[in-house]
Amino acid sequence: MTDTPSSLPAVPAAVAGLVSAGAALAAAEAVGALVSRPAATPLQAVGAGVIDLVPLPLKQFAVDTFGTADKPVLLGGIAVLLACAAVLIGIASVRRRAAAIAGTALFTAAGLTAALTRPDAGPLDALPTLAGAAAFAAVLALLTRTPAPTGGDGRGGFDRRRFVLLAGTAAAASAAVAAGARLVPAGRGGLAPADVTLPVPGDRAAPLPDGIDLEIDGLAPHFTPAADFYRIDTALSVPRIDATAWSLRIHGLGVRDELVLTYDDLLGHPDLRERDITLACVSNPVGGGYIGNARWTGVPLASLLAQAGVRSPADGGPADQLVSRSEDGMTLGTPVADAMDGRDAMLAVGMNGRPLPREHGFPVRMVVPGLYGYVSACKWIVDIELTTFDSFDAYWVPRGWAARGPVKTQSRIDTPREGADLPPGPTTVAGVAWAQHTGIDRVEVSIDGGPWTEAGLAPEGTADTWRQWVLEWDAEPGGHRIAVRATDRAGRTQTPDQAPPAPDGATGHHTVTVTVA
Ligand SMILES: Nc1nc2c(c(=O)[nH]1)N[C@H]1C(S)=C(S)[C@@H](COP(=O)(O)O)O[C@H]1N2
Ligand SMILES: [Mo]
Repeated sequence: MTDTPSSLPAVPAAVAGLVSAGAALAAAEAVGALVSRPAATPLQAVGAGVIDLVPLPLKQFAVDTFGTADKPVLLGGIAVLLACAAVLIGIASVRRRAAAIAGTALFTAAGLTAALTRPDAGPLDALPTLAGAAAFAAVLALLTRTPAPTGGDGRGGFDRRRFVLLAGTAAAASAAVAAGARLVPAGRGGLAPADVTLPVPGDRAAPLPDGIDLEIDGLAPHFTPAADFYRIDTALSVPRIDATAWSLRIHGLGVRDELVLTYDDLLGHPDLRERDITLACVSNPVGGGYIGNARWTGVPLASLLAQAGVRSPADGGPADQLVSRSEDGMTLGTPVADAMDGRDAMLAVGMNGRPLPREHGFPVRMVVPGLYGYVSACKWIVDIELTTFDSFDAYWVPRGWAARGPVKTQSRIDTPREGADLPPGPTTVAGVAWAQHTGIDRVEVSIDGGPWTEAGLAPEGTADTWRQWVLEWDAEPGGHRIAVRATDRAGRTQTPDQAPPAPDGATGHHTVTVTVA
């Protein structure tokens, strides 16, 4: 029995395209898992490429619209595009073979380009896409050829039963392969967060003053549990690093003794310490949730830089920018002066007393009090290079964000919520305010544009952490607008002028409107 190109009708041809695309994705995922490069599967790699390429306004739109669900939405969008293309290629494969081959080649080339141009790409990263392309071509050929009828007109007839059976089997096999790929232990095995016991550092965090948590319903707790901590990064799949294989190199301009540090070097470091630091994202809109407070365990960056012989620009050092690089190729630029001015800048190995979760940078990340995350808080860090702001732009800078990103003093109303319906009478208004590395001096609330009334402040943890505030308000029936503003200990009071997050952090007063019955 020989196979000949068929007269497959359009609908089964389209189905054949879809099933073949499913087989391609499954094969790519399986090979990606087997070579421990899940980020190199075509879907992930193209998604990562899109993330790097989209212009700032579009990215801001995506974050504003989808929040931290922007990644699933992006992957879903690419999958829909891929499905449409697969349908077209399926139909073309029985009418215009050349077009089908060209289409397949185009998608293979796009997948290969995306996978091989990732900043952390290696030659193995071609394999998932190549496996996907091979699976696509093989399944499509299988489904679109029909057996030649014995003694017929030489054209293969469409055998519906056979097609349904083949397509069903191919789809089921793809699903099984994709499910199997999920079972392959991700990463290269090795030391994972669950395997690590953090040493208790000699230098503990400052004791918490009584009453630091006002324990008001709806108010963010002083410490943000890791599971509730916002996550912002460009990583479509969370890097899975084996901590025993991890190392960090400190090198570059003005480095006297290059340093290569292992995970054990950090865990056993004599300066290991705990510090409470509130981390904020520059993309946080006024009133937003891209901010969290944690107890970090880590080694002071200043100790390590001093060990490498780095001098701060204040002491005549030639480098003014510290560029950290992550395992997935992100770069962040931090002022050397800030890392060495005595603040608790650190390479953190722990978050809230546990090893860093993978989502938050396992095994090691940077944290610098007073700087937005995009200029300081490198997760999955593997390299620190001393350089200058003049000679290198970190990842976000050509994408429209400021090279320097000190945190702006801000405050937020957590309760009541925007749009709340309240009974009249005594009402608790409460929230948080932050001015990391400076400290909060005063928080004031204004109702309906009236005078600013000073709120009560919870005792301060440290100048590096946010501070809760509360005001009892006698709510009278009607609609009301509650606004808040903070003043830091440098005497800066939040401006009422509204500015968007880009390029260097949103400004304006957080305001909520409520209705009192
Ligand atoms: N490797 C890497 N590190 C990164 C980022 C990233 O995209 N990749 N994003 C930064 C940004 S913009 C912020 S605000 C913080 C967020 O840290 P979190 O996700 O632990 O809250 O991580 C920073 N570190
Ligand atoms: Mo950020």
